[in-house]
Amino acid sequence: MASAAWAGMGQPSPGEMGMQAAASPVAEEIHKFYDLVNIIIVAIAVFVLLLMLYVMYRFNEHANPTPSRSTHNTVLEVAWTVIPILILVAIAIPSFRLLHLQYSYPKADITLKATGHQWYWEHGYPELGFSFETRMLDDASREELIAQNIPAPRNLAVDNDVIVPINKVVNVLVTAAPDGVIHNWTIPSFGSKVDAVPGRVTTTWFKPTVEGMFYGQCSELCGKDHAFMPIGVRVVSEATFATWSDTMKAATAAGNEATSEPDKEKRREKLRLKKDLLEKAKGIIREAALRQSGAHRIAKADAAQ
Ligand SMILES: [Cu+2]
Repeated sequence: MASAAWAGMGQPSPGEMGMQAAASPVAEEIHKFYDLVNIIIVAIAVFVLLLMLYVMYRFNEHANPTPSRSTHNTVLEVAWTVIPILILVAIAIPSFRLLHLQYSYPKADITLKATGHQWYWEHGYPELGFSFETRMLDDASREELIAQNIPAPRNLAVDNDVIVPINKVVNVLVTAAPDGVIHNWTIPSFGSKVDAVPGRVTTTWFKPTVEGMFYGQCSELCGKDHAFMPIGVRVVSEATFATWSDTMKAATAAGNEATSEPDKEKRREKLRLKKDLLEKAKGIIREAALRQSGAHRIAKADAAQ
């Protein structure tokens, strides 16, 4: 499952049986553990089924007219107590190892802050000093993107993707608006899932190992628009992340300068600069999205014709 094809990565796919493909070390370990436990479950179920079939065949009234009267068998009783204990220990050891990995928090390269609101997410980069809101796209906006060869899945596509660089440790601080309710921030392909609780900060971490778009949905029943507050994380190259975050930082700086600018004309100029920089940042993401969807060449070829 850890080596599942690109198709099922970052979002659910039709007819999918297992979990969404793993794109982080924690998700890979989750899948290995899931596979191990599944093997144990299936083996036990098959063993019990065979045992029952054997008993029905071997000890029915015709095959065994005079039943045994014995009530105790020490060896058997010890065995059926000890063997399940050993099975549980065999599950517990990798389970605790996985739990430890999930809560190990390696040194973060990027800190992301996710705040759940009613009913959208706000994502910030505290160290870089900017943040933005993430809302679900409506059908019209989705169709616009699809026309540009950028995939925009229903109920998942968002207006502002969270951008993170590949192979870097991202520490996510998760909380919810103080006057709000409990949400849950998750990206299944990263093996990250944690409650967003008002007035409290919870954390999760991931280290994305694949470039592309990864979706999650609020996973704590939070109210009327619970189903419509998806999370979209786009994993890009380090260089793309640097250009994007520098542009976002410059836009934030222009915005801050505008608020403290007494001169009306200069303020307007700063705000225009901020708007242009935000557009530029959007363009960087769009470029990355096209490259990742493999549609870049097609779009270019269309333009050349
Ligand atoms: Cu929610």
